[in-house]
Amino acid sequence: MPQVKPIYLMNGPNLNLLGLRQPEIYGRETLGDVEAAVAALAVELGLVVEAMQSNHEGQLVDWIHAARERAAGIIINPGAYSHTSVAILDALNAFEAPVLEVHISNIHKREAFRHHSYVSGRAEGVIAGFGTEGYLLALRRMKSLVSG
Ligand code: CA2
Repeated sequence: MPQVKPIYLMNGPNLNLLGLRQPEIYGRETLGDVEAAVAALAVELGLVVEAMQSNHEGQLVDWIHAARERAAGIIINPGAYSHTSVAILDALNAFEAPVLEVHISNIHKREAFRHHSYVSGRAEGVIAGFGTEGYLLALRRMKSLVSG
């Protein structure tokens, strides 16, 4: 049987603190809760998700490189690297399958430095301000994108 390629669910710096600090901005769900909810929805949708989080830019770049061979799509919340990282943008530009960008908060309602994301110029779609539900919405959209 052919191997089903997973969707990579990638979270960037500080998102390991989800649910533990600043619940007024990021909610009360932990990253583990989010990953479990996405995995449960993936089963319903007939998708496989591989979740990963790193506080290190180079690690995120390495995972995106690996995704070129290994993943059917990437759902990414690059955290603060959204606003700074040309390296992550360049890596995503070398990845040929769909990319969806998620932000838990509405970055456009926050400080001006959060209004621009390098990743948005590459992503097929961007979700911001839907709380952690945004990850589930992104997975539903990913299902449509990878089902052609
Ligand atoms: O809204 C988002 O998802 C962000 O990507 C989150 C990043 C922020 O730098 C972006 O501008 C928008 C920060 C993630 C920090 O996550 C924390 C979660 C709980 C407690 C402290 C930090």
